[in-house]
Amino acid sequence: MDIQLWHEILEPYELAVQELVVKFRYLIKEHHEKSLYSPIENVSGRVKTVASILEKMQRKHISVDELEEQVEDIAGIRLICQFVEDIEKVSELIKKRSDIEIKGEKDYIKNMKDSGYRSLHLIIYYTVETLNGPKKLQVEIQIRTMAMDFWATIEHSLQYKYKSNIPQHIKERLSNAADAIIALDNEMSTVRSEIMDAQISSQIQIKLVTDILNSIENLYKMSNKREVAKIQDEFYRIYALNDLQQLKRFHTQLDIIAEGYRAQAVTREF
Ligand code: 0O2
Repeated sequence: MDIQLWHEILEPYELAVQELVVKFRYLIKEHHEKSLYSPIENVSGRVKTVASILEKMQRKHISVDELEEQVEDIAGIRLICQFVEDIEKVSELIKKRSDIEIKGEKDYIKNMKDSGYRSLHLIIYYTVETLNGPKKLQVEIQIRTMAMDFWATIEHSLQYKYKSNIPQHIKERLSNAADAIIALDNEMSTVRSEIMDAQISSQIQIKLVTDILNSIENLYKMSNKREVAKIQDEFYRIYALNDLQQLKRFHTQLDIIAEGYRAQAVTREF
């Protein structure tokens, strides 16, 4: 098989990864814009390297003809969550989508691998449009917490060095670290609701500040500059109080003021 053929095989997978990354990032954005907690913290994707595909084909005795059916993770998406509870929520979100068909699921959280690896894998079908028409591809979506990701990333890098022969003393350390990761995830889960509340408040505050500053800017364009400067000073005073309720009230008052100016402008036009 020559280089050109590999390129042709892998190109639609590149497209699938790019599209899915955009779609999952949009999902995060939608949550933030609606001031909702996003169960997805971070998204990344990759197409498996040719070397890694060849290694898997050799290890699992997969022929070139069977490649696209048998190697389920040519395209891979990784979704990182803050808490273990988020993983199921993300899985539900994916299962509800009309652009994704679920082929299978591997739950390495309920059934941790001997190595200590934990993640939920969804194998999906996703269709990309190419010059030759639609192409239905398999994609592996890995869903895991930040803590699980930390462990998997370190362990994966050791696999490159040692292949499948990681020395026993390192294996034991990794196994201890995997236990510590479980304890860490459990510990974080106990303060999940407090952390979620804090994060939602922070998002609401970010959105409020953006809206208020936009309104002040618009007011500045259409009304008395000195008055708007006073409004801005008042905003800085309230902002410094670090009180979300006061900021919300200020936002409402500003809306009323802006509405008044808009009404005046319309009256003047008549
Ligand atoms: P890369 O570099 O991401 O392409 P397998 O025999 O595990 O390769 P299977 O059963 O098809 O084949 O897939 P599985 O078990 O669902 O695993 C596929 C991917 O999950 C792996 O891809 C890893 O990214 C991850 N994974 C699975 N087991 C482990 C593990 O023990 N440690 C770590 N760190 N990751 C794991 P590749 O091909 O290894 O790598």
